[in-house]
Amino acid sequence: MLVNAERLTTTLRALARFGLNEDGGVDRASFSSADRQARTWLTSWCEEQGLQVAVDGIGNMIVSSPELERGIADRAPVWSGSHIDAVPNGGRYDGPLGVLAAIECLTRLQEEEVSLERPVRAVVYADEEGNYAHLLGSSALARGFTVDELSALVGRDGDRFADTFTAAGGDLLAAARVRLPQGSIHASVELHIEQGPVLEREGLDVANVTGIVAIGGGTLRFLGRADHAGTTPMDGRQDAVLAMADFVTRLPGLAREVGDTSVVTTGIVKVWPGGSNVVAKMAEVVVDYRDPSTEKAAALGDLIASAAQDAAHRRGLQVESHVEPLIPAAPLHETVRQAIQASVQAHGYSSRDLPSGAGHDSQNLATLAPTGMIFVPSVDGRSHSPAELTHDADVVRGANVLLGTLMRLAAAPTA
Ligand code: HGY
Ligand code: MN
Ligand code: MN
Repeated sequence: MLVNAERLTTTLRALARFGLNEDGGVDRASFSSADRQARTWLTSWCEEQGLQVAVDGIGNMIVSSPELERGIADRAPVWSGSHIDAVPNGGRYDGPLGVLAAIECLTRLQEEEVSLERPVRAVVYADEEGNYAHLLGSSALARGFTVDELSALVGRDGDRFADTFTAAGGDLLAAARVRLPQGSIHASVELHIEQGPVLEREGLDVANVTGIVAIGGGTLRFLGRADHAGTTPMDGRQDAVLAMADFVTRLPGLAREVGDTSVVTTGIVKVWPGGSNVVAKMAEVVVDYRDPSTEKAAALGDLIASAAQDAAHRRGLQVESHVEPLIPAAPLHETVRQAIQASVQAHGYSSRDLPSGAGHDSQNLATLAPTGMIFVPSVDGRSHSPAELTHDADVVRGANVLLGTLMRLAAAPTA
């Protein structure tokens, strides 16, 4: 059985419209108006296919087929999903591919009246890109957040999660109650673009992902003293920007100190009050760090924290750190990887094993159920940019592998 290529590629283009900017990039931060409009469109699209959409307390959308679930609705389901929120000026495939392919697979299973042993559900995880916290929606399912933790979250634009979320109709109490007990999900599989150069360089159709990196992050706020730029001698200044700059320039060395697989990024910097003739009182930097090994990522996190303290104290400044709990690395599960491989072979596609340097909701799902991921090639390895592109033929091959995998994980043996 194959997906409907025309329908899948058409919905990918339709979803890309929400938040499309003049640069050809996508601005669709979670719970923004573009995200809300995209969710409304996606909900009606699903309902037109005869599917049902439920939204949990933190905004994860769970799409099911009442027709397919007759008599099996209470069994642990197979989930397949990804996200539709995007990084600022992001691409059109990172997330939407996995969401729309999962919905397309569900639609095809329904069209062919495939007899299932357990439900198959498509999922849209909220705030995967971590506007408020890395992998927010799936972290809430895997480890849960308290109301206090959710109330402390601040977005990259300085808005409080609590304000934006409630303005979008959310309820913090409900958001703090979405954690799933073990056994709720039978298995999970996510289709995603590779966001790197390997598949394209090797001319391969898909990757069977072996594992996902550990991700840590947080905000370091350096607190100095505002002074006049002209009348304050260089000695004795408490310039928050200099302390932050000293800290940031140390980070590549810390990553190398831990190992050649560690990475650290500082993509967001804020300075206050922000006058060219004012010595900055506050300088804030958001740090994102990763390693395929949870232990190495934890070690890097410790080095980053002490470097921030040193960079501040040597200038007589204070530094506040607001760090997220480390999201552990996730080895992906052999059962699901075998189902993916069997589907690849059945379609006669070429493939290889590949680890993921990007974070994904699947690393949270991996703590709840056997989980696997399928990658398709990214042109020039580009992602998190308007240059992000995956050819339609690769989109369709990935979705066909996903469909075969879901059949193997959920269909009754006779199917
Ligand atoms: O940051 C990541 O790796 C993913 O795009 N959220
Ligand atoms: Mn991304
Ligand atoms: Mn993604």
